[in-house]
Amino acid sequence: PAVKKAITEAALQYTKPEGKVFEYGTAGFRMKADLLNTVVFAVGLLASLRSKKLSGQWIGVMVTASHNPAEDNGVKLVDPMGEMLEAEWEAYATRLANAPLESIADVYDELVKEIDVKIANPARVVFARDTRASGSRLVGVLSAALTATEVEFIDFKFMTTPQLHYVVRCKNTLGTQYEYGEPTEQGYYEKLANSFKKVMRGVKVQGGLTVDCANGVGGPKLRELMKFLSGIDIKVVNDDVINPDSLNFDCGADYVKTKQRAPPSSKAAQLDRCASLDGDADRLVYYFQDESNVFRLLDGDRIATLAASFIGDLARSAGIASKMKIGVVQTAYANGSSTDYIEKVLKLPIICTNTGVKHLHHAALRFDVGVYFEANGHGTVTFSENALKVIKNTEPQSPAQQHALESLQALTDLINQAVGDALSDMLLVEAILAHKGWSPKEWLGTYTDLPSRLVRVEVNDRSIFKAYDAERKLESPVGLQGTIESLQSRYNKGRSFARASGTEDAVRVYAEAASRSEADDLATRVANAVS
Ligand code: NG1
Ligand code: ZN
Repeated sequence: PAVKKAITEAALQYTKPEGKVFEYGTAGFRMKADLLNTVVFAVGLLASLRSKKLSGQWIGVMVTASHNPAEDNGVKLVDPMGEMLEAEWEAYATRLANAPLESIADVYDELVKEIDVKIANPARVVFARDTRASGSRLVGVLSAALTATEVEFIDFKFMTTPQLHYVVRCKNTLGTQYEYGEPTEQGYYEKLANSFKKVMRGVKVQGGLTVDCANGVGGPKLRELMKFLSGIDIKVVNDDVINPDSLNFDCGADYVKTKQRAPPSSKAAQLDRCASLDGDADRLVYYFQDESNVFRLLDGDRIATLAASFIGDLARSAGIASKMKIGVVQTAYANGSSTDYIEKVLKLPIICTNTGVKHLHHAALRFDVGVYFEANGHGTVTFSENALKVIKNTEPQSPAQQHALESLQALTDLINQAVGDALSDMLLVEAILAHKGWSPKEWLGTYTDLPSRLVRVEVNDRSIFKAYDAERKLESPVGLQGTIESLQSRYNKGRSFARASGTEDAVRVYAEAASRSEADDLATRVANAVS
């Protein structure tokens, strides 16, 4: 009853935006920052319930809107192993966020009974935020909800999203056989830098790397990481976190991927290796300007194929390929050429899942080594307990085998297995290119992307667009799927699909085909059929 009173009192400090319905989606709650107070308060209450339900394990709360404009913000929960919130709990988040403030304490109580939470259990929460101006107000609201529910909490201030996921996993594995690292920002840098050094034994990074940080939290954090790194020459650009409007503006991974061009501010010369992070540093894409000054993108599909081929080679050199099942997870947005390359050249199994990294992550866990990336650059590699054991316990029969085993071992530390992490993925790519002795040009040369186009279509009601077959087909509106199929059959290598966005009020249309004009044409025709 004391807690109930405290919740109500704290909640009534805020005002609920009228007539707005909130939904915990693929990326948690995300919207204009000034609408978020009561949503963040609700998330604080849910974090407390989640931690108590899991006997006081640490839960993470990240305040960020990733690649969205500066005036937006968002909030999402992180589960104990650094994974996204369990899907079943998304509905509880939605319920709390929509509860009237006068009765939000009653909804909290209802959930305690419904989910069977032992209210006497301790609750522990860590939280952090990106560089958005609204972040400080929102973590204030979060602290109020945590204080009202008597939660023990730690404020990690500014962090990238993957850093917070890392800290959560470290906190919950401390002192167990699954210990993941020191639960501090410094521990994160040390783990990455030490494992990078091990992976780089005997090879050298060729040339420098320019990293566009989207004017977000990735900028200062990359600069910190660089203090721990050696043997790599990184030039940081777009790291202005003082001017709040510059965040994700004309730069960053989302800009580069959707516009298929370098940030206008880029001063890179031909063949210079460039990379872009997004606003909370969980997405990464590479690119360069070729000899004819044509922009060349190396996106998430490319990182996936590069990582899968490298890990496959290492496993063979280490003599453990038959003991570790390597697989790749993609979504419908993966370029058809990447899918072909994985199947026909790398000869690896592929799972296609719904959009959203939580789906990819879960599918990846079905492999011993699960390489998953969304085309937009969000992804990582997971290693099963079996894989970790095999890598650790195999007796090398030769120096070459030993070197391969040690490299694999170091890779398992370099890769942030909790979640896609642009800084960790960047070091992974740099290490692989160094091992292969490749410039971005050779990397690009592994296969040829089909020209593709992504179009955003505004519709009256996107909820009528119901997809199946990993979102590659539509069952509703009736007849539309037939139209799309007949359109795509008219183009050489034509493939197209439409699905309702999970993060925006729109339908996305994707099309690829053998030539640029065919891909554009197909996209336009399918978009017309949708709207
Ligand atoms: P939606 O809005 O559901 O398409 C977008 C991205 C996803 C994922 C989420 C979360 C595309 C086509 N879609 O989802 O891949 O990253 O945002 O951030 O890139
Ligand atoms: Zn992001």
